[in-house]
Amino acid sequence: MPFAEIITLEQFIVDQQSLYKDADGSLSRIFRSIELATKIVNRDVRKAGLVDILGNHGGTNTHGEEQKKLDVIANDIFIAALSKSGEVSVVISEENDDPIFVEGAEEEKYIVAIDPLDGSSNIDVNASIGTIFSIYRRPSNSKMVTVEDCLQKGKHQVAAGYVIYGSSTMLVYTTGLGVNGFTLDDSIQEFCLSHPNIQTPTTGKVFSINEGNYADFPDGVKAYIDYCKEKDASTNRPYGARYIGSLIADFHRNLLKGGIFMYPPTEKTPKGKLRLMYECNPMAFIVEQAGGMASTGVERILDVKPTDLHQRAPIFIGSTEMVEKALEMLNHPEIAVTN
Ligand code: P6P
Repeated sequence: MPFAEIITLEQFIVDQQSLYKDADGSLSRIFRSIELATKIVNRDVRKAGLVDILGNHGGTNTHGEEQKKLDVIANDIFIAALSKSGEVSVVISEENDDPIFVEGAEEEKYIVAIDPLDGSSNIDVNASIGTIFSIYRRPSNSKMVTVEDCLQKGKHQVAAGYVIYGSSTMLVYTTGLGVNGFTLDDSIQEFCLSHPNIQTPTTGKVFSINEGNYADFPDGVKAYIDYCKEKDASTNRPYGARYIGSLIADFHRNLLKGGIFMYPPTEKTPKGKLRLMYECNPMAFIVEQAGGMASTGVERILDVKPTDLHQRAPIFIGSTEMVEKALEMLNHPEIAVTN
């Protein structure tokens, strides 16, 4: 790519900052800290097979899930970077039961929720994994940040993004002015704008769900899965089934190509498996900014009022027409038989 055409993440953030009348550079400083942490985690992910950071850390996270070593390393790196930014008052991490109040920064105006390394069960088998982040502004009426300040609806996010450590390392984010994707050029260690103004297709031919849980799904979900598998050339069915078991990888493919990702309630996970604050909300903000849709099956994800920092939510997310069809069947499973 000719030098003149390279737009780095840094440049893009500064250019976007000028679009906000009250911008003072603080959000940009948070993004720079995320970018630095991402490059360090990327370095460790890329060499994971070569040094002793594969396998389990021996601990468990707030959900009783085994922590892989890279989970813990990524968590430490992002918390340190966000704390050093000087703009973040508190970090909520999937890996920590309690919020991390940043010492000396309790009055700063930003709150960051993060899944430092999502899909970590795929680390040892070299499948794509990723980082997800969600940024809120503190409610102005509170002097010192509180847990209540963190429990904001997803529609109040000021920014959200993810990093996918896949065949290439990409950072995709939104601040409410559309969705843009940046690919890491290893040769210059810069994230370069590669996917400007991402718009997700209104429909698609891919459905993503763990069908191993089929027996546990609500009837409406079963009806929609059966609908996806029916032969009907006029509606491009059967759809393709694609499920990597790494939210970011499944979401990113569907965002670019069209499709629907679902993690419904099951017997084992009656509220779904994915966490609202640092998985569902950031992905919902991104998909809506890209023209897609995200629902719990009952309401818009971004309208859910959190009551717990680590609460889970069912999620149906992706191309609008596919999500709408799924919701129609969730409420009327009987119609699946006729079309
Ligand atoms: P299951 C990874 O552990 C994760 O949180 C998401 O990245 C992924 O979409 C989901 O869980 C996979 O869950 O139950 O299908 O293995």
